[in-house]
This record gives sequence, C-alpha cells and structure tokens, in this order.
Amino acid sequence: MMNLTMKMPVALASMGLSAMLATAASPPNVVVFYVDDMGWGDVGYHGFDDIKTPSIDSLAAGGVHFTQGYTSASVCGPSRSGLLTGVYQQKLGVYGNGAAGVMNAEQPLIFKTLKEHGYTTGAVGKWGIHVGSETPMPTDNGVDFFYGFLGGGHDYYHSSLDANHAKPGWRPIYRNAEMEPPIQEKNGYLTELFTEESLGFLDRHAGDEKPFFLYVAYNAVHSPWTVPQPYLDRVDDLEVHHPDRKVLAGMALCMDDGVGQIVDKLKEKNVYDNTIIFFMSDNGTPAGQGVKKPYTRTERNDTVMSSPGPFNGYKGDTYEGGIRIPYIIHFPKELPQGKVYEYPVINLDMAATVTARIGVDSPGEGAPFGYDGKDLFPYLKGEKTERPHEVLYWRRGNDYAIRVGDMKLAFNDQRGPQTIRLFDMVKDKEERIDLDLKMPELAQSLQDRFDAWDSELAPANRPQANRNFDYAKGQRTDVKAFNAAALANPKKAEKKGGKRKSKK
Ligand SMILES: [Ca+2]
Repeated sequence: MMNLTMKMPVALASMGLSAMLATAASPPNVVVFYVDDMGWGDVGYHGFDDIKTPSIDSLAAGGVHFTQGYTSASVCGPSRSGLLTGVYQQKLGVYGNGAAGVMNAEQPLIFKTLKEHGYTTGAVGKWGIHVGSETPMPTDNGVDFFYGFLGGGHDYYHSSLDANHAKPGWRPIYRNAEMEPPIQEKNGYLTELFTEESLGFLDRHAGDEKPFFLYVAYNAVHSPWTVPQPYLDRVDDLEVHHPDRKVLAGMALCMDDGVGQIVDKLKEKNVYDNTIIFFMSDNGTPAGQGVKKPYTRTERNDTVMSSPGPFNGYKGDTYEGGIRIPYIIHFPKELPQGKVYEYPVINLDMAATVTARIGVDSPGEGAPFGYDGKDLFPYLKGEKTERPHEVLYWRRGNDYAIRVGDMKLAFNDQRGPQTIRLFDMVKDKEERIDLDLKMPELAQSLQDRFDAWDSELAPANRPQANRNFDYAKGQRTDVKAFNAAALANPKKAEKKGGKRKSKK
C-alpha cells in the first residue's frame, strides 16, 4: 500500500504531528461485522456447543473478546446509529426504531470521517439509520459502495421494487442508490448475497493505494427464520433442546461461512495483517421467537431459538439479555491473541478506536458531538489499566439503565417487577438480586446521575416515562417512593409504563 502522506497534503494540513506519525505507517483497513439479533448464547466461543460458529470463534481466538461487551441500544436502528457515529444516539434524537429513529443528519457517520481521510468505504447488508430523513441513503452519508436494504426485518429469499410493499420484509434491495431487480429472480439467499457483495468490494478495493473500511451488516439471525437445507444438514448433529434452535444454528452457520470467506479474501489479497476486524451483534436475543409459533418469552432460560445465555431479559430491555453482546476485536499486528478483556466496553468504541489509528480523535470538523466512545487499543495493549468507561448509559422508550463501576440501576416497563432495580454486576451478572432496598442511597445517586444525563438529551421523540425531564429545575425522581407506588399498584405502574409495539 502506498504511503498516504504523499497523497493527502490537504487532509494532513489539518492534522497534528501525532496524526502524521500515525499516518506515516500504512493506515489499517477495517472490516466491521455487525450482525442482527445474535444473543450471548449464540456463539461457540462463549462456551455454547449447541451452535456452530467456527469462523467467528477463530476471530475470538486470534483477537480480543469481551466478557462485558455492550451495545448502546437494545434494538436494531438506534444501535446502528450509535455504532456508526460513536455518539450516544439519544443525543442525535434516536430513541427507537422507525419514527423514533430519525437521526440528526449533521452528525457524520464514520464512513464520512474516513472518506475525508482517504478511505474507500463500503456498506453491505442492513442499513437501518436515518430512516425518514431527507438523507436516508448510505450513499448520502459517506458510503462509496452500498448493497443492501434500508431497515427493519427482511425476507431472505424475496425483495421488490416497491418501497411500500405490503409485506415489509419484501422491500427493495439497493445497489448504491438504485433498486436491484428482486432477488428471487436469481434464486438468492440474502446472507449469501451479502457475502458475495462483500467479497466483490474486497476484490475491487483490497490492495488499492487507498485503505478501505467495509461494514458488513448481515441481517442474520433476525427473523424470518429461514435457511437453505444444506446449512440445516450441517447442523443436524447438534444436540439442541428444541428443534427450532437448529434453524437458527443453520442461519448462523451460513453467516459464519461468510465471515470465514471474507477473512480468507483478506488473506488472498494480502491485506489480512493490516486489517482490523470487529465482530458484534446489534442487540440481544429477541423475546418473540419460534419458527411455526412465535410467541413472547417472559421467563428466564425459556427460548427455543436464539439464547441470551445466563442473562436476564431480552431484546428491547436494558437488562443484560438485551444489551450484552458478542464483541470481538481482531488485529494480531498490535493486539494480543486470545485475550479476554473484563472491563465493560460498548459498540460506541468502534468509531473512536478506528479513527485513532490514523490520528483522528473526533468525528470531524463541525460535528455537533464528539465521541462518547473510547479508543480501546491502549487498554487492550495494557498501556492503560483503568476502565475505559467509568459510567455507561442506556435508554429506549421508557426503559433505561446506568452503570457506574460495577453497580447498575435499571428500569424496564415490560418484564419483571416494574420497579427501579439495583444490581451488583460482578457478584450478580445474572441480575437476580435486587439491592435497591439494601442500598437506597446508592440507588438514588445512580438515578440522579442518570437523570442529569437524560435531561441533556435531544428533545425530539422523547416519550413519557418515570424519569425526570426537569432535573435541571431541581426536580428529582425519588426511587424509594416510585418503587413503593409500583409495588402497591402494579397495574397502574404497568399502565404508566405502557406497552411496546413492534421491535425490529
Ligand atoms: Ca437487531
């Protein structure tokens, strides 16, 4: 790869000395796998033997993986807005999917930031951000090459030329900003098509003078749960507690094959050593699952397909089952191999980690917000020994959580007692022991800290909740009083919390 310092005098003029030094070496390529609805219990390297993910397991073995890897949102759209900006998506007005997910278009996505520094950028798969805005297309947002669909769930065998198709899963597939002929015309299975298009991008760009950033957002293992028979045959020997688990395992194996083929392509093109690979899921296991009879799970360990492992809650919740995800960073050139990192990290760290490699520590000039994510490399290399994040925040609709050190305060309106709950995440990662009555002062202090953060968020799409919008005016949410009222009248609390509609 040619030295970019020779090619980019304008870009470098705005960078400091450290940036120039960092850029003097070949800037790394990046591949980010961001898969859909894959739970903690859906990868082999977490110790589960009722799933087959050999290629993903290889990334974990050759890289760093995280026992406390989080996503910034418990559902698809907001999670992607957080990942691709490096900023808590609520600051950008994104609180949920669909109408609650229209993002402030002033904030650049990482594609734009990297493009300004000489990268070729590609996005394949599910987009899911900027929905409904005036700049909805990836190609409006710094993506040089796009192949995929704009959001929601998508059928694996069918698409259409109608953006308002009666079947939401049959919406158009785009190549850049143009609709593709329906995929059924070439008998495609979407996961395989996404792999093919990712390989095509690498064939065209890997080994160029310019570095590349490729975002591979498989919609596997999101519903609808369908997979070609050859993949089912390959998982037939798995011992599973329910036959539907095999369908999910087949879908995961097809996606895992794609991961393996893309890694092989990096090797073939001689760019593997200088390519940082991320692997993450966008959120945890969905509660509604089942091939023939989808229905909503409410109890722990009661899933038939995707699995949250030992964790409480599901997709849509701020309990661990909704937000703790498979998370790997692979870059043997600089990072340890097979390392397990124990402090909490979050998907927001991807963008800051990537741009730090070229000496860039902000999303771009004029960006409304700087990164909330951290450059993780100094932590993973042992140069920094403290936590990357002393505090982490979550909020979607009425649900919220805050984690300070090892203590976590969480409220969820749909599952479990509808009280504000306090957990010790080291002694009780499964969130079984509620400490709010034992440690009321701590619970209140975390609530105050959450309210202070929450009160500063973007005003758009702010749903009603048991949080205090008027924190700055001196009003406070009283945890003890709220919980006493919720316990005395659970139905009222349920009504106040409201019922969620569709999750995508
Ligand atoms: Ca998802």
